[in-house]
Amino acid sequence: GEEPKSLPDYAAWKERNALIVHSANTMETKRGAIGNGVITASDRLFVRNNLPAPPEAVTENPDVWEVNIEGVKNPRTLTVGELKKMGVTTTASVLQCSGNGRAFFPHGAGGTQWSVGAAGCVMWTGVPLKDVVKALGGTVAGAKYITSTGGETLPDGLDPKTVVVERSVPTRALETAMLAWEMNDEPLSNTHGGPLRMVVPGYYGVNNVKYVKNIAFTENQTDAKIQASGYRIRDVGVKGAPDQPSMWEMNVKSWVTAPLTTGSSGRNMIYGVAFGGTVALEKVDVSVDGGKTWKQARFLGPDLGPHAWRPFVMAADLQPGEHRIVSRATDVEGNSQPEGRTDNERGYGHNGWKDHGVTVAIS
Ligand code: MSS
Repeated sequence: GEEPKSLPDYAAWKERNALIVHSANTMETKRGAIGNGVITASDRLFVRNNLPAPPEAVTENPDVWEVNIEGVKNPRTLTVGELKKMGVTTTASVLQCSGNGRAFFPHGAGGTQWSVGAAGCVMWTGVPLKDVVKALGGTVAGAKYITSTGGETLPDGLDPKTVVVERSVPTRALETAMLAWEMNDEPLSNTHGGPLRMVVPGYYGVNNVKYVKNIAFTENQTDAKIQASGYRIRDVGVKGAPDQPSMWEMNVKSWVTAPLTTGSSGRNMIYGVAFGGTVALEKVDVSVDGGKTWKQARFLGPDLGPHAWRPFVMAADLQPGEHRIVSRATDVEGNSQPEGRTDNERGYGHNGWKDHGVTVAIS
C-alpha cells in the first residue's frame, strides 16, 4: 500500500489520526472523527489552502497585522489592535469547502476527492464588518460586492490574477460578515487564517478569506480567476465563466457519522450532523432502509444559532443484515436535501441524501 502522508509543517499540530491527508494543502476530517460535539475541535478541523500559507511568524504579534479598507467614505488601513477596539461578537458557523462531497460524483470531478470531512462547525470571535464600515463613514454609493484579498506571498513568474485568493460576495452578506482573530477561544492559528480572517457565516469556505489584507466595497466582482471562472456551477465539460452561479450561500445538508460499517443487532444509536447554510435548520429525518421509511431524529446539545450545525441522534432497532442508513435535513423555509445530486463540472455543492448514506452490516 501507499505510505500514509504526514502532516505539512504548518499543520503539524493537528491530530493526524483524525485526518485524511490528501496533500500538503488539503486535509479532511475522517467521518468517524467528527464526533457529536457542537463545535469541531481545532486539531480535527479540515484544512484547505490554495496557496502556500504565509510564514507562521505573522501570528506571533497578531495586533500589528494590517488590513486595508476601500470603498468606504473614509478609506484607511487598520491594525488588528485597532479593530479590537471597534466592536466584538462571537458567532458559531459551519466552515465547509465548496467541493465537500466531490468524491460522490461519478463523472470524476477534478480536484481534491473530499468525502464528508471538508467541513466543521467553528466558534469565531471578531468585529462585525458592519461596525468597521460604520466607523469609516459607510460604503460608497453603488457598492454591490465585498471583495476580500488573502495575504499570501504570490509565486513569482505568474500573473497574480490567476493565483491570488480574492473573493467577492454580495453586500447582503454585510449583515453577518465579521473579521475574526479568534477561533474556538484561541488566537486564530496561521493554519486557519491568522492573524485575521474574513468570516461570512453560511457561505462556502472559499469566501472566508484567510490572512485578509484588503477589503474593498466594489461595484463589480473581482476579475481574479478564483472568482471569475473558479468556484462556478456549470454542466460537466463546460468551462467556468462569470455568468454561472458562484459558490456563495450554502445549501441544507446532513450526513451520518456513526455507525459507519458494522454493528450488532438490537438497539443502535445513529448519529450525524446537519445544517441549513444561511437558513436555520428545522429538522432531520433518518432512514435505516435506504429512504423507504423515515423517522425524525433528535438534536443533541445547545443550538448555537442559524449558522451552526446541529448534531443529531436517533435510536433504531436493527435486525441482522445490511442496512442503508441515510439522513435528510430540512431548513425553516421548507428546503429539504434532494435525493439525487446535481452533476456539475467541478463537483460543487453536493447535498443529495442518497450518496451521503452509509451501508452498515449488522450481525
Ligand atoms: N484564504 C486564503 N487566503 N487562501 C486560501 O487558500 N482557501 C479557501 C478559504 N480561504 C483559502 C482561503 C478555501 S477553498 C477553503 S475551503 C477555506 O479557506 C478552508 O479553510 P480552512 O481554515 O479549513 O483551511 Mo474550499 O470552498
